[in-house]
Amino acid sequence: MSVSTKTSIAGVELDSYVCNASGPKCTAYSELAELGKSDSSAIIMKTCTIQPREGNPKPRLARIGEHGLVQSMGLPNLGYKKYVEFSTKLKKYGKPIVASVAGFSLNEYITLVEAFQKSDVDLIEVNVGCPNIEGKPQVGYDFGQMRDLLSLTCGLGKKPLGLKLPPYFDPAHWDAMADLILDYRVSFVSCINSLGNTLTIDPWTRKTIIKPKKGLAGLSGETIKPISLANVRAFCERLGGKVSIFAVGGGVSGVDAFEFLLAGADALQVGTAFEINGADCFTYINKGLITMLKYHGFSSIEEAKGKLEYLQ
Ligand code: RRO
Repeated sequence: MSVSTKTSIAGVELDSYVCNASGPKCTAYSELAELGKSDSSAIIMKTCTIQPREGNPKPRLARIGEHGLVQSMGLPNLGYKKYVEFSTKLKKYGKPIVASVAGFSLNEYITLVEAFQKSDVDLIEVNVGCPNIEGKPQVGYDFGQMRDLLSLTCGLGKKPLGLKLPPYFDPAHWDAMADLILDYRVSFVSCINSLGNTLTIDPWTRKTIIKPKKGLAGLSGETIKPISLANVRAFCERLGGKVSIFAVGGGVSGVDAFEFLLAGADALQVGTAFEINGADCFTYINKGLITMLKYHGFSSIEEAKGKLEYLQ
């Protein structure tokens, strides 16, 4: 049986279910070109800001145990103008290019979205879930500010606009965010950003493992998969096929990809596994997904999407 994992996000076609997540190894042009040559089905660029940023002081990233990763990178990036340029140069790889943007004010979000609306990117991911900037609360947890942000950025051009959301832990928050997404016709959501402000301690030195923000950092990797799955499922139920869903958070294998597919995700972004294992992850996760689809008798992403069953 021939099985395809072709899929699409907001009408933009992806050759496979698996691509990179904004974050690891997608800041410099050389890294983005490597993604172009890899089996990642899209090139998602590092979240950018108006000005270039060095990011937070090191140490700012650590593997914890076998199942997690903490980081407080602090938005290191080359400034949005570079990524606008890169979008043109990256066209030659023939796969969708995704901008990721974060403003320090609503006006900055407008400038960033306007710039990428005029660029060669295919999708614009508006990051409202970066947890690692001292003194900057996550916009995605402030539903009033989210309404302002969406009212100001959703009508700025024809390219599909999406939201990279922080994790929510209460159905009332899923309801509130889903209402906003539908009100402003957001084209896609990426669920979830890392779990913000977690603390890791080295008991032998009695110090925090991460330097910035008194050791507080975003948690990602295998350990957060149940939270990502719950968020994907929650938005799948509430957005009912009207809004595309990128799963992101803890997907490291073909089995994980299949679980995200059952939960309703249109595609999977991979962050931690790419950071740790490199670009092979896109190949083996997609192959593993094909094995799972075959095992269950599905021949396409469409056939299996959202087919999670509940215990009676
Ligand atoms: O750069 C970061 O510290 C960072 C970002 Br922009 C983000 O969206 N999520 C995250 O965990 N780290």
